Amino acid sequence: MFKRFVTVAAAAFFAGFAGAALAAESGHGAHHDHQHGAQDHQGETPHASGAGRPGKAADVDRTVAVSMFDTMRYEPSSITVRKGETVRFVVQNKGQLAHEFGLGTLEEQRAHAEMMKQMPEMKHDDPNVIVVDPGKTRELIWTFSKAGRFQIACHVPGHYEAGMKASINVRR
Ligand SMILES: [Cu+2]
Repeated sequence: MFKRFVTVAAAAFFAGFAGAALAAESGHGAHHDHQHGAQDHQGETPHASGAGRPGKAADVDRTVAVSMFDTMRYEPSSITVRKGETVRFVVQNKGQLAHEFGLGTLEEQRAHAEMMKQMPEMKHDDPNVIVVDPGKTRELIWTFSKAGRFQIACHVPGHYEAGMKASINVRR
């Protein structure tokens, strides 16, 4: 799955079809596919990021509060969870700018950042991403079904490059 994603993403960039291919491969298919609820799917689906899958409120093991700042920082900047854990992220935007809280693998986040350079107007409405307006708080529930190192990132143009990312370590 991971290898396939990288291969397809790389091929897509060379072919100039980055948006469409990534949408199909990395979970961004939700843009075109809203009628399919993430809850309908289990395990590896086109809707799930490599970081896991959307979680259900009934399965929440833990709540983690995250703040976002115009200094392009998340607080905390590093979060550790256990494999299989379902986390409710309560994300507060403490800045004056809109910010995103998006979960993904490092490769997905880097690919997303590249895609944003080509299509900066792109909007996100994926199960692994929330956009939080200034002063607002939103929640995202996620099940970390795989161990590994993942990343939270903001893909508002320029923010990822300015360092707006945080790490998630999923332990076995
Ligand atoms: Cu941001």
